[in-house]
Amino acid sequence: MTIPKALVERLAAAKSVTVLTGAGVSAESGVPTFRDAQTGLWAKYSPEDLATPRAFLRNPRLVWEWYEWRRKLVADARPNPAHLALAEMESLFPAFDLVTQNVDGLHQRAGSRNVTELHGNIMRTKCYDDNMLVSTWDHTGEVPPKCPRCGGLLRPDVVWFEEPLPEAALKTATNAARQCQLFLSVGTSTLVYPAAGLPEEALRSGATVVEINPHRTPFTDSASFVLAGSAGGVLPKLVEALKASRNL
Ligand code: BV8
Repeated sequence: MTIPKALVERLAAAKSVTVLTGAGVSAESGVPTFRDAQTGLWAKYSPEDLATPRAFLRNPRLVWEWYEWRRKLVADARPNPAHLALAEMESLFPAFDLVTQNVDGLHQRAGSRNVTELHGNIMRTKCYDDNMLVSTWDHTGEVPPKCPRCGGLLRPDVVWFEEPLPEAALKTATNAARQCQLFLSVGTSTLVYPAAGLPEEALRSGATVVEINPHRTPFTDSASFVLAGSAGGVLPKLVEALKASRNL
């Protein structure tokens, strides 16, 4: 795939860039995308039946074990060229904001420093009752384990469906979408709100919006540029084209 000349020019001229990533960016690290995560053991459940407070209260053991399974996948995963290209991009612009829907922490492990996690992080655990983070607890064999402070059930520190996003993260992400000159929407099905509204927000604020995804999404027809390829294939090419345009 060649990067359109008009896009390279916008990239080279951009002073502020915001990137929104979804599960497609981690797919090449072997982390199933959110909807693919239903392969194998979980084929019979839909994400909305596992990633909601009601699902957890209905069957805490099942939901805890699903996250344990995903945590193991994430722990064994390594950042891929897409994560590394985004980490390099951070130093190539005066203002660069990376907003992720992913809960796997791979952007941070790739070296990205300014990461806004809209949906939390699967490697963090908190108490369902007092909402406080818990780093250690007694491994009594109970599933889910209990909060050492109040005895409540422990849960992953992620945002479930029908739960509000962290206010500060959503504010940062919305400002970053409104204030950037260039917005990249990478590896997301653009289905889950309010994150899915960010590309539109950027477009409305006058930004050039690029969608990078091997498949179409509900946003594809609105994008200024559509690069129909994988994140791991396209992002390194974007970085190379940018550096070449600046003779870096
Ligand atoms: C909220 C964390 C309001 C958990 C996730 C009733 C009540 C309240 C809200 C609602 C409601 N009904 C609907 C809603 C809104 C709801 C929503 O949008 N539902 C959808 C299904 C319609 N949203 C919410 O509930 C949000 N909260 O609105 O709260 C509120 C306010 C006040 C008080 C109370 C409530 C919360 C949403 C967050 C849910 N948590 N994740 C966990 O991970 O376990 S969502 C999860 O799916 C992801 O985090 C992500 O955000 C979302 C979409 O996933 P994607 O990242 O896009 O991945 P997906 O698999 O879908 O797609 C992968 C893409 O990658 C594809 O396009 C594919 O083509 C592409 N791809 C594949 N390979 C590659 C690739 N691209 C590039 N390269 C590749 N190699």
